[in-house]
Amino acid sequence: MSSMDGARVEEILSGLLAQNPSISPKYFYDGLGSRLFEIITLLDEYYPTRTEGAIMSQYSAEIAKAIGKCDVLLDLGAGNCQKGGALFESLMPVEYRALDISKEFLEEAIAGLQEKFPQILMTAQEFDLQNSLSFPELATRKKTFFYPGSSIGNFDPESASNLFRNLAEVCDGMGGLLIGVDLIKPLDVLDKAYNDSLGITAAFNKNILLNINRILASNFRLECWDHYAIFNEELGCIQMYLRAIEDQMVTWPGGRRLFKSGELIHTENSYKYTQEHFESLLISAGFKSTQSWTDSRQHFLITYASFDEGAVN
Ligand code: AVI
Repeated sequence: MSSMDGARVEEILSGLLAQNPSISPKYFYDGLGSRLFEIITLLDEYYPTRTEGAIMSQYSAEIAKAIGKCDVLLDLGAGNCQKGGALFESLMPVEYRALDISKEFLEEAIAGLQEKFPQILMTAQEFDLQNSLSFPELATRKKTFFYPGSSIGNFDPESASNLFRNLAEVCDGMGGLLIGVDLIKPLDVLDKAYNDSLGITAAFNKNILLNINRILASNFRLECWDHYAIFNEELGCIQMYLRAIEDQMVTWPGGRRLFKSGELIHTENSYKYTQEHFESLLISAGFKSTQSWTDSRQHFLITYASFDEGAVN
């Protein structure tokens, strides 16, 4: 086992053996999980991806104007690079750097984009956003970070602030961050988005156990677990859990845990913000100004945080 695999196993075991067991949401995204997430984005009930895309297209000229000359575009959590690639026409970056947990997936995506935009220098970099960011080789370059899809919602507000501080530091007074975030909205809209009628979100949630079985050689049985998603009003986030349907012993080489009927494994927090709260986190982190765009129902927000004093709040 490589030291990277060892670290993953340790991280998973410490979550599973905790008093309130949890699995990090990053383990959703194996091959099947990534496909299930793509299907979620096609569901009528799951508004974020569609709404973000519509805001991006409607305001692409204004967004490009706010960003100005784009030297290096760094796509955090790039995935299939579709969203990053959609910015090329309007931003025309000199260089595009796609970052994600799996480099394999990125290289394929970049190969397709490179054919369409041969003038842009493109590279893929394996990166886990749980670690701190540093790009010494880009020290003198203007950097525009791109973090769409409300992936920031998986961080609690304090960790989101730490990430923003890290990004503001790396930008070093130039460039900025273009970021998409989900907004607080009526409960029934949120509830349907995470409890869809086809059960795709339930499958996405349960699939994490198949991925864990592969990594740990454990024996979670999917038929013994239910999907449970609820909006925690106090924290302002959707919380996803897997709930044990019956008492069961789960084992893996060298260990085991008894899960009692009704016991929960926490798998994801998806924080929702008000525009004011979100912008204030960015400004407190060191950015000088923010400019934001939203849809007519105010379901989703795109914000550009920069070091220009002049941007409109
Ligand atoms: C990736 N992330 C922003 C999605 C979300 O809405 O929090 C993941 C997801 N979980 C359930 N449905 C979608």
